[in-house]
Amino acid sequence: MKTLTRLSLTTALTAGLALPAFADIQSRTITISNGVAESHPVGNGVEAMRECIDERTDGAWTINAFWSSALGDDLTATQALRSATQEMVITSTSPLVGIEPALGVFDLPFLFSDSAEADAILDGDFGDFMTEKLADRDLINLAYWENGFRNLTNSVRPVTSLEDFEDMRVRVMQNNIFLDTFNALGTNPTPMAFGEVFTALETRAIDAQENPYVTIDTSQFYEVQGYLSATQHAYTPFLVLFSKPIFDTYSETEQEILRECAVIGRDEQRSVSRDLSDVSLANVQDAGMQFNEISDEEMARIREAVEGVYETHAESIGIDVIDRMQAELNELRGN
Ligand code: TK8
Repeated sequence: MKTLTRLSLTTALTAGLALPAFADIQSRTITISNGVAESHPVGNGVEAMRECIDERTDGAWTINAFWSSALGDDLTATQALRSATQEMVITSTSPLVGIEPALGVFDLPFLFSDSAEADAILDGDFGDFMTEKLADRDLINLAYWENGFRNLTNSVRPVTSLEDFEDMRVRVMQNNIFLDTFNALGTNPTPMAFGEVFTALETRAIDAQENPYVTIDTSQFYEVQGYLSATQHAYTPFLVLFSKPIFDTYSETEQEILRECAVIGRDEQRSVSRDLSDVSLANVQDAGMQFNEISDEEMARIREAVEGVYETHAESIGIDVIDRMQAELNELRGN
């Protein structure tokens, strides 16, 4: 014990006193929080980002990552960034619409057709436009990572038709667009932070939740949910957010390191996320979940049921925001 204490003290002293590789790189400690488990592809992204930072700062920075909502939920963490009490969070856009209503555009049902389209929008002009809006809210968005296409799990029955949604008690993210989407489908939705979902499913306080396959797998929802239906009803991105008040105290070199390493993390995170998606789908079935696809005919009915959500939320998201998204999508689709 004694040796250990002395050792870590020496390490701390050495780290604190070590001369940085460049004069404009100081020693820094960065706390990152996230709601998913470390085994989620976000873990791979953070590892790639950490290696990049280690190399670029010559080991002058310490990255402390917290998983499975250990530091609280994503919304609370994001507020901590704005008040400069935490450096970083990797969060879904959806719980943050109260901070920046324009983010709600990503919650619109059936917005993106595939991940290539999502990448083009997020890494292009539209993504930059949203990043500028976030800066006005004291949040620096370093990159867009992937949460992914969302699918419904439940403990009642396979969902193969619009009618199967009827009266299901579904957890949704803290977001009015998701709430209305699931109302329109005939369910009984409850907004809830991600960290509470497993227990709520386990105690049967709710019947259902929706998330990408990798999250269903890495959060072990298969232990408490019998059915998985390929609804693919929305694609949620992850934001890699940094506290703007803290960012502003960093040198230009340091800011650049953060941006570049978050993009290196992004490439790793997306690639693992996409490779793992099929593996996760197989894993959860091996663990006992019953999986079903939904016929094109029923999917058309489901899409029609939620169409009104675009209209209802256009004003709160911003007509200009939706028009801009639509214009970029039209261009990508060659319309
Ligand atoms: C994890 C969350 C989660 C999200 C949700 O921090 O709340 O359902 O999909 O993955 O961001």
